[in-house]
Amino acid sequence: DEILLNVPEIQELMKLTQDMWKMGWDERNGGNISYLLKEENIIPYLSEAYPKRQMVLDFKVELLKNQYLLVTASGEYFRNIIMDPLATLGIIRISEDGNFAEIVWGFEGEGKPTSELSSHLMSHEARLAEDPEHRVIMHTHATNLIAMTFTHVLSEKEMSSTLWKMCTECIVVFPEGVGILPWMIPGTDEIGIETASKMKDFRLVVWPHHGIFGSGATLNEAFGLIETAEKAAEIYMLVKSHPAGIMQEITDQQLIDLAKAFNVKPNPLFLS
Ligand code: 2HA
Ligand code: ZN
Repeated sequence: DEILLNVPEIQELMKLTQDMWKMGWDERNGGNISYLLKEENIIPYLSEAYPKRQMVLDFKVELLKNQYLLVTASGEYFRNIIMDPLATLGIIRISEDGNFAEIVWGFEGEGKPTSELSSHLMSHEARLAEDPEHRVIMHTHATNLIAMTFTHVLSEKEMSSTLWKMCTECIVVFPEGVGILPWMIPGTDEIGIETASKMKDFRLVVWPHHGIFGSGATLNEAFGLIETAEKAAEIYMLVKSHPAGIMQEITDQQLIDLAKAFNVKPNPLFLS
């Protein structure tokens, strides 16, 4: 088991979850990540003793059949992953028929994959349909994005436009804007279905008063996306709570000029 800890994807996830905890986004067991692995990178390290356990999925996955995913464990703390990766991380393989997840590494001591597995697996499928390079789904309790869901109108158009205007580079990083769900019970198939449905159009999906889901081809990319939106939300919360208020800002025309200069297509529904 230990030998797999040298796989670069696992090393990268151990370091990243520590960084995320230090950002203050992943208190207690908050946050979860899943990473579609390239089979050839891990197969040589998997022991014969696997699969250890099987879990029935109560939804069907098509695009993930026979795929391996590195997943954070349910109930475990991001803070502790670096100290105890074998109990706090694991690898699952989706069965040939797409009905089961088989635990093939990690999750020691009866551990199991994240409580948000539905949202993760369904979102992977939605993103893979859009982008064959897609590999990472990341959920975290990014502080200022959560704060903003209390003080800003919960409209995708208004929220995307506000975030774009808070930092010049936002529209270049997420030109499609952000998707927003209504408040929902976490850890359910229902929130998984709704999150995945938004993931067809957006790589960032806000869960009001809870956190955010981000996606990307690499851990770096998914993290960078969330980090950029969170920075914009932080600036929004700073300027909103400043007595001077907002005295000037990036205009819609400037957003259009910016997108043109950086050769990105901003969501036409979100620009006035
Ligand atoms: O992993 O963040 O949404 C705990 C959570 C659930
Ligand atoms: Zn959460």
